[in-house]
Amino acid sequence: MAVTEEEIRCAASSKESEKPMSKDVDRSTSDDDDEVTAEGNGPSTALDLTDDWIEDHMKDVTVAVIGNVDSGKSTLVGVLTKGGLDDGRGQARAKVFNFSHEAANGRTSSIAQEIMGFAPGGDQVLIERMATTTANSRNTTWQQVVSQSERLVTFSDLCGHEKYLKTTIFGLVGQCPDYTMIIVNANAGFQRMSREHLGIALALSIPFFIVVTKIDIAPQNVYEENLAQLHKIVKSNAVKRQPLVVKEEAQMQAAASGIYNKEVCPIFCVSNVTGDGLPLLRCFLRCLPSRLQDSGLFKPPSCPAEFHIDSIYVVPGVGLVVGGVVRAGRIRPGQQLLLGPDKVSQFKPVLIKTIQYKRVNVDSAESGQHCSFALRSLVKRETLKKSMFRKGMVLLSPETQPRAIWSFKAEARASS
Ligand SMILES: Nc1nc2c(ncn2[C@@H]2O[C@H](COP(=O)(O)OP(=O)(O)OP(=O)(O)O)[C@@H](O)[C@H]2O)c(=O)[nH]1
Ligand SMILES: [Mg+2]
Repeated sequence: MAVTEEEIRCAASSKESEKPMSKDVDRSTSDDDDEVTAEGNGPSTALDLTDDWIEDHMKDVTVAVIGNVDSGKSTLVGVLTKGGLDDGRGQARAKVFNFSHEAANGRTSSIAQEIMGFAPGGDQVLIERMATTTANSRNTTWQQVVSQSERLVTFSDLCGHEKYLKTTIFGLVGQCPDYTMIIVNANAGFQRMSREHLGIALALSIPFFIVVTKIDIAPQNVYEENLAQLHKIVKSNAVKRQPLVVKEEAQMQAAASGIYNKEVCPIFCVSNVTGDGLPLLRCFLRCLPSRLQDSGLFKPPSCPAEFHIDSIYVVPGVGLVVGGVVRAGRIRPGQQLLLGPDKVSQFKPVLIKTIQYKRVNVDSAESGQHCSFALRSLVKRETLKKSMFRKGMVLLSPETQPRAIWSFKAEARASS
């Protein structure tokens, strides 16, 4: 693909502002073998104007799963990604939860991520013993799925209970999903929290589709009433989409292109217990196009790096690790970035030691990818601690010369 004008503009402005790192930077590599380049900016800072978005990238879509409490979000994610069925009493969701307290009360209170992979022929990649939930076994299964797949769908299973709405909003805003999958219980219909979630998806301009679950236990008349209610909501002035109940593969193209153009809201009716409707939903997920370059959320890989941190871990034997989304540029191990703003509005230099994408070690991460970095402070005698982090911190390329500000003017429009 040809270099765009925007890429050239970005590259030109970042060259102008290139500055050496501050003096109190510790460039020693004594405590490990991390390589820092002579310019102190790591191997990837030299801008490559022929840079393009990695093609692999286009084959990975992220889907945020939202909807009312108990509508079957975690269950559907478990059933789709692990390949089995549910028993109607919480069996499948147990493979998705992050924490034991979630497993104990059955309620999602954190963001869980699961992947679904499709091999070149279109078959889903299913790994034996995929049901295991420890971090190590998850790492192994993710690595196997990634290595055997041509297309990936990454689900963020969000919380349905009002008490955790903040976490759900964070999942929708911070994780920049390509699509949202709204889960509706066929027995209970479209309830209050589903409305809230739909409102947020609309405000964020994230295309959405609906999956009606529990069709095995909903009486026919209730199911039909609730489906009619969904049609009404989807066609309403606030939503303005054409509902499309997908009943056969021939409708798949219309459903995938319609959701992408934000004209159609595909609706799937499934049972996680009997498996009805799941093959069509799988087929649709496989067809979903990436919105990476159209979402307006990401700058090209040739721009200066920008990484939004959403999680912090201390990993035994590795040290401090941050997770988040690369919103611009390309980042490689050995690169120096600025971390901040900290509690006193400062940015400090850090070194990227290693990078993981989908739990797999990689040589670079680029715009649009959700990944994690093992970090080391480049400030003399300073060790990074979890307590140094706060919400909203970012990693930026030094040439952006970041400056923290305390106030700004904004114009807000409230929609009813
Ligand atoms: N019969 C039947 N039961 C289902 C189906 N899908 C989910 N369930 C059951 O519904 C219950 C709730 O499912 P969850 O997956 O925990 O619902 P959730 O939307 O993730 O709930 P929160 O995380 O609390 O918001 C569980 O007991 C599931 O076994 C289905 O299609 N049919
Ligand atoms: Mg759940």
